Parts: sequence; C-alpha cells; structure tokens
Amino acid sequence: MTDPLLAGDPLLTVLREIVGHRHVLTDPGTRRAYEVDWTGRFQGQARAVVRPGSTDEVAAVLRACRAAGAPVVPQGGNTGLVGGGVPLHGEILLSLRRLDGLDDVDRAAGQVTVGAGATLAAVQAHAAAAGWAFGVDLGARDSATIGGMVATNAGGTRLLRYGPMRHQVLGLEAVLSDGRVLRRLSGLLKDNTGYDLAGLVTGSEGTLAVVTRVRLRLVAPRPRRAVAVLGLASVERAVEIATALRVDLDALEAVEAFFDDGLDLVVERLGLSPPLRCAHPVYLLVECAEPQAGPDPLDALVAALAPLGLGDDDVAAGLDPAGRARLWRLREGHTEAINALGGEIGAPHKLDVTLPAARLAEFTTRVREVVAAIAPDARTFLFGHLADGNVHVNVVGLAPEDERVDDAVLRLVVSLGGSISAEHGIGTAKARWLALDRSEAELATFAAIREALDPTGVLNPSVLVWA
Ligand code: 2HG
Ligand code: ZN
Repeated sequence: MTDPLLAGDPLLTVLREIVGHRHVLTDPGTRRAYEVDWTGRFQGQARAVVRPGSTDEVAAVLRACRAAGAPVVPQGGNTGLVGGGVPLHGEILLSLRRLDGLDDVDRAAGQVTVGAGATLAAVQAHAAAAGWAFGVDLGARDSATIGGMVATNAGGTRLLRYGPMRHQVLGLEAVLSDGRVLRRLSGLLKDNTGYDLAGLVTGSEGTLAVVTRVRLRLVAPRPRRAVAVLGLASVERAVEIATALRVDLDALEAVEAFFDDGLDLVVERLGLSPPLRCAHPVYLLVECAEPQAGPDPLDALVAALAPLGLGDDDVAAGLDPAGRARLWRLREGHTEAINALGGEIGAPHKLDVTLPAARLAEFTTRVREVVAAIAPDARTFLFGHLADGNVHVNVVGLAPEDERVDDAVLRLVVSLGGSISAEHGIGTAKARWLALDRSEAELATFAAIREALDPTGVLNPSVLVWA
C-alpha cells in the first residue's frame, strides 16, 4: 500500500522511472526497517526509500534529488550506531544494499573489487574461497556493508594488526551529488597522481559522495588460531598485560576487554556460561593467529602469558573453532545483551571513544562516577578494543533526547586527551561535540571541502554538522 500523501509527489515519479516502481518504497510498513537504527534510539521518516541497482542509477537518483532540492541519506546495512544513516528529517533514504556484486578475486594482486552493498561476511567468505582473507572483522559482519564500513572508516577487532577500513581501501568508485562519478579502481599500490580522493571519501560519513564500489586489499589467511580469556583484578593490570603481549607476541591479532557487570548481563540475557570459575573485575580476550604452515599460536600464547603470574583459575582457553567462538560470543554479545536491556529501560546511549593508554584506567573509574552523578539510576557498561585504547561506553536507562550524560562523558574524554569517536563516526549523535575535538581551522577546512563537493547540501545534511 502506498502512503496516499506521497502518491502525487513528482520527485517520486522521476525516481520510479530511474530505479523501477518496486524499488521506491513508500508504504510505512516496508519503510520502517530503514527508518530506525539498530538500537532504536534514532528514528524518523523517509520521504521514500529508494533502492538503486547500479552506479548509473545512483547517479541519476542523486541528480534528480539535487534538482528537486531533496536531501538524501545514504544507507548500507543500517548497523551504524551514531544516527548517521537514518532519515531523521524526511530525507530520501538511498539504500545501497542492491549493489552487492563481488568481482573475481585478483589472486595475483591479493585484491578484490566489490559493490558497496556487499556484506562484510560475504566479502570474507569470497576472499577465503580464493585463498585470501580480509583484514577487518566486526560483530555486525552479517549485516554491515562494505560501503557503510568505508563511509564510516569502521575499525573492529583486528585493527591492531591490519588497521581500520581506510587501510584496506586501494581505490573506490563514488558518485558526487551532481551525478558525476569518481572512479579509480585499479588498485595500484604506487599511484602518486594528485589528491587522495578515496582517502577523502573514506570516513566522510556519506557527506561528500556516495560510495558504490570499492577495491579492497586482501591479506594472507591465518587459520591457526588460539583464544584466551584472562580474568584480572584491575584495568591497570589489563593495560600492562596488553602492552606486554604487543611486545612479546608476534601472532597477536586482538586484545578486547569487558567487565564483570557486562559479562553478567551477557551470560544472563544470552543464556551463556561464564568463562572462569570465579568472577573477576576485568576480563581480557586475547586472540593469536598464524598461517597454515606457521607454528602453533597456542605455544606462543602460553609462553607470553607464563611470566605474567596468572593462575589456572584466571585463564580460559579456546582452541577449536567452537571453543573460540564461545569465548568471542561473551565479548561480541555485549551489544545484543545491552540492546535487550535497553528495550526494557530505554535505548542505550553509545559513546565510542579512544583514550591514550596511560589514561585508560583512570577513565574507566571516572566515567562511572560522572554518569552516576547525573543519572544515578542509569546503568553503565564498558567494553571495547583495549589495545587500541577504544572504550565503548554504553549507558542504559536515559531518555533518548537527554544528552547530559553524553556531554559530560565526551568532555571527560577530551580532558584526558582522547577522541570523541574511535570507530563509529560522528553521525548526528555527536555532531554538537565535534568542536570540542577539532580546531576552528580544521572545521573551516571540513566546511570548504564539503562546499566544494556538495555545494547544495544534498548529502546527509544533518551529519557532521557542528555549527
Ligand atoms: C563492538 O565493538 C561494536 O562490539 C559495537 O563496535 C559497540 O555496541 C557498541 O557500543
Ligand atoms: Zn567496537
């Protein structure tokens, strides 16, 4: 059923001609999944959801929207957590999910070109089938799309070894708001021919151009794996161990952290067993990986842990795939368990931040105090990618629009020399605090770039706006 109010919208008539009738969604029921973010905190209404099936269609849609003065919100798998991919003000929602093509892997180069709508899991499987691997991994792998991950410069759990999405992008194809296409997909490793446009579009959160295809770097697979969860007495100790492992353990691929209250919630909500017999205040999940012909990563892990004085009750190991997955689930399950709690007492406020290693322990204590002083009944969960200094502060039990806690936490982060966004981006959620973290000269440069690429302000106009 079509919303009768939209039946006579002339822009939609043009868009239907471009992408076909069935790819312009106006029925409120079918639009809904595109209009609300994964947490339920950010929601609005789209003028219509438009699902182009090719780069040419994306270009034509953007041209039509620009001519009509209609703002556009690009969206991939809708797994973003900062309100950057949902239509909060009646925009056209441009879903890129149909652009999910996978070119053959270039085995000689260790590269592949994929469509923006391909999911991370599909790219991982595609690379593996050709004897290669993809360097980024994250919990939302089954839904998150490559285009969205490029647009937000996603990080994930293997950043320690392979870097963020930016380090995987060897080229891209993206459409400007006037419909012109920037295309450079050759994947040449040495290519110093002017401005790095792929680098500029990566992390621009859909404000400069719409990513349609990406040339990705692949990495050598490391199928021999060992995972351990360590139960520790303090964050200071966790940071110390993470540093020691980074120095001593060449096979190190991930160092993740969570706390006792988060673990209790995950265990209860997802029906899992705790990893260790006794509870500990802090947990580290450590993963090591080696190539098929390499040494057993467990030997290196055991050797690196030996001098750290951990007892048998402080370490749980996962050696086979099921055992490793069971330990990872305790860490990756945090988002899901917190969301389930949020469904009962209010969608979580998610503050993804980075701290310098030397201030991490202090931050984890002070952030709880800061939240408790403003919202004594709220519940604060901390977890994240400890070796990157990246903490996910999740506060549950606040009204969606109450930003007092967000304000206090982000100010604390900046006062400790951290960044207000580690890997999720600024979106709409953190726009008002961007000026805390970026200088006037930087923000003026942002504005100039945006003005040059999207002079009529069609692309994601509420995102990365700080004035
Ligand atoms: C993770 O590391 C994701 O699990 C989600 O970045 C973080 O739910 C969150 O706050
Ligand atoms: Zn994360």
